[in-house]
Amino acid sequence: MTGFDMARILITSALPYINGIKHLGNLVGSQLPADAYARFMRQTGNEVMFICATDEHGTPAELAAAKTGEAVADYCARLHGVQAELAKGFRLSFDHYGRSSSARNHRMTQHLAGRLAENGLISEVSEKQVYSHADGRFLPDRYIEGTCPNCGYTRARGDQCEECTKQLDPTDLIEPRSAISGSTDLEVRETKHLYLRQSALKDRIDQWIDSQQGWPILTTSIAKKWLHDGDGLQDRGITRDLDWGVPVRKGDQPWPGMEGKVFYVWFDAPIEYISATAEWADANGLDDAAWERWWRTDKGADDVRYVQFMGKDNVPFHTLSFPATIMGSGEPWKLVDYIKSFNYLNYDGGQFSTSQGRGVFMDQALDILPSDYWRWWLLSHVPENSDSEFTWENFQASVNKDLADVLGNFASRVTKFCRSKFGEVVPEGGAYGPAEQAVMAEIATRLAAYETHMAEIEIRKATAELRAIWVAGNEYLQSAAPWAVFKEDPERAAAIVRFALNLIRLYAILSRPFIPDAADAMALAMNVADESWPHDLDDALTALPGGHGFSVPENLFDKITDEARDEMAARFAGKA
Ligand code: B3M
Ligand code: ZN
Repeated sequence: MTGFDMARILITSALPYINGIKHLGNLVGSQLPADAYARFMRQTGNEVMFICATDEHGTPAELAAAKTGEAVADYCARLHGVQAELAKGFRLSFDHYGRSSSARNHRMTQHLAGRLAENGLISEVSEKQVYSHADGRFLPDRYIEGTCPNCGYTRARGDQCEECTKQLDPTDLIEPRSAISGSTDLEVRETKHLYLRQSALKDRIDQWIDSQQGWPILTTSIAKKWLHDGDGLQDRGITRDLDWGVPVRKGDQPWPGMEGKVFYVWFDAPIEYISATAEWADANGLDDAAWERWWRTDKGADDVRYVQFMGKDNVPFHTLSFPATIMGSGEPWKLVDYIKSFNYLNYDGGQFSTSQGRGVFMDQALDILPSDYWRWWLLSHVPENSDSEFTWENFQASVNKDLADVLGNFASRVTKFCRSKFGEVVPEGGAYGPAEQAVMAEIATRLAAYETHMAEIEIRKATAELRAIWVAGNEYLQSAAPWAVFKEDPERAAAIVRFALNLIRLYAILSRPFIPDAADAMALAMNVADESWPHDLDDALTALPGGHGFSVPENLFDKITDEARDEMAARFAGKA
């Protein structure tokens, strides 16, 4: 178990792409589990740096901006604000939420590219690309549409036919036209691009992956597939003919022949993990040493544990391309120690779909219900070992049972009963007996399991233990029944109530990684400031002494009625 030996932990979540509001499937695939982990690690006494950012470059950003009619820089600035606000709404506790378009990331990307070039790891390749006279630019990937040579679909894109899924090159399309202007006045021209020579780093990457202990199978199997299938690890184009992006430069020098080109979005996006940490230092008025101690093994990062969170589709970039970039620089950058990857969350018998408005998006979710409700369901159903599925019945059942019936009801019953019989102070008198010892023993076992699961980032298992810890208190209260005992033996009733009030305080601490708002409400009601993680349950469950004032919390959770459930299901079903 980690926990109590203080460590330094760097945590990054995959960067949400800028082109719109993310759905709950995106949220649960990286940012949300990363947040629960970061919160747990902070609470158990570790020094944590938790980094995320918006991923802002590339064709989809340009296309999204073109749709709204904004300049792409303005569009990205606006959407960054929107996403940052939603992240706050979901209580994502980033130390910094950066932007891949930052000046820091421009410099860092250009710096690393320069180092790679010096080390002979970049090659220049001439390729044929489609140039549009009407638009005055090359048209990469999705900027070209035409007829699929495979199935005849007339709206196939330059990178792929959505109808038959065939991967395409823009030059494969029949009757190609510009996706921007619709113009067919196109010409194939020679243009030069930079390639990262991943093949030259294959053995180093392979050995590095082999030397990792206990990575999830999902992570290593994907990495191994790309390393060994077919011809093995391929070199990758890292530049594009776009306006919006990091201009191609060798460090602070121009790159002859690369004028007007930018780096490919997947080249600069992971570099933003580093740059965003530098942005954090800048934002806090700190010097470079402050961020370098997280990233440079020559400057203190050798004792950092670096954990990344991401959806499975992002794994190749994090196990191969990004390590190739920083290894190939020849500089002592911190490599990731553990990659936690996730499967997909499906929505009610299908997939989330942005274009069809199917499923719940982050802004809508917060309009309907407080973030804790979503956090709890999503984290207790996080797609760790296989895909999982959101259904409204399941969501309703989780909220009503786990949150309202078990946790909320416990807190409300105990505090209201105490107020009516003893007033709003923890009652004195009586002593804990065998019933309390039994609950403590059960909680001790479950707490140890909870801590182990969190340390191992088995989020679903951790939520199951937390739920069981709530249930243990609820069942205790049910059978100890202070309301029945009170008449005959008020001293005994006082001890039961005192124990139960202490359980609420304990729940405030233990629940915080998952439901931080309810944790706040419980801590506030119990009138406690010290929220240190319990080392010893005997101490933890006597922390509130007789005479300590408290208040009855506002209703912690409302149940979801069948009617409300059906309404929401209909509202988010999407257009057919
Ligand atoms: N933006 C993932 C995506 O939007 C991508 C992650 C980047 S992590 C460096 O699907
Ligand atoms: Zn097709």
